[in-house]
Amino acid sequence: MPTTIAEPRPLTAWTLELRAGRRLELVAGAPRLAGIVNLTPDSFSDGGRYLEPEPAVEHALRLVEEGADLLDLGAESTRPGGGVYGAGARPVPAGEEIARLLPVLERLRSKVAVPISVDTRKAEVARVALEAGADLINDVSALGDPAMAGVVAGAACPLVLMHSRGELASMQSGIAFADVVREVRDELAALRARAEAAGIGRARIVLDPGLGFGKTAAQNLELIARLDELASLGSPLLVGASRKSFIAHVTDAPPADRLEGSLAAALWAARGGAALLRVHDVQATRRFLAVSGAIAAAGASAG
Ligand code: HH2
Repeated sequence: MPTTIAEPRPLTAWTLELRAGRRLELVAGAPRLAGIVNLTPDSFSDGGRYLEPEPAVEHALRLVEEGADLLDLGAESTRPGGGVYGAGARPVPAGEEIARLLPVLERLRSKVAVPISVDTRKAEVARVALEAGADLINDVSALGDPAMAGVVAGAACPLVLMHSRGELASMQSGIAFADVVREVRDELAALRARAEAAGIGRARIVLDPGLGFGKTAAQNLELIARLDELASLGSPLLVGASRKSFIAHVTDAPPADRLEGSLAAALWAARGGAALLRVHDVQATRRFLAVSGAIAAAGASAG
């Protein structure tokens, strides 16, 4: 279990029941690391690098060696439009998403023991992925596909519900929050209630503030700084800050050169009670959080 960085103690812990009798233990403030594997030509930071199964599998295996606690496989970029990314990512038909995903998922399933999450907005893709051995579904549209809840409830697998507003293609324009943290918290509570009503047990739900999805750079920073206010929802929190453009708003750097900013965000998210971090740079994040945790523990035992 990673060392905790969050105060105050005692800590909140959850056990996510995965499929095939597997489990993932989560603790607020001692985040597990989800290594990002983008099987896309157009992801904002690594688009095109892992489109072929071979390099994608190698990359995923490297992330596991580096200490990833789970892998998050995505075969459709969800880069929002209307802001720094222009028109945003091209929507991908389900068949194309499945064709990119399956060869990698099948090979990884036979090679790794860590849980595999699939980042998809489509019920059809989720269904095929779960049949091929995926453990959980990461849905950035939070049940935007009306058939998704049935697929997830039927598989009895965990589900990440991510906050966003509006359509991907336009969500970075016309952003309006009076109090971003309060509104994201209330909207996440409503999304969770909808999922529960559709048969997905609360113990299977992970919540995510959706950094970069319909928020300004300042709002993303505020969400990280006040993450503890989302912890009051009582569900494990996943935070995806890695290499996102709000980092470049503070220190101008291209996506592949945003490690320092990503680590700063990781530390603050951990202090705010994150239980999972979705990251590109697993080894650096793991080492950075280990030392941060050791410093926090030294302070706690001295006090
Ligand atoms: N961010 C991205 C994709 N999926 N899922 C969750 N739960 N939370 C996030 O913050 C999140 C996510 C976007 O990042 P990335 O996968 O690197 O890029 P792209 O969507 O362009 O593939």
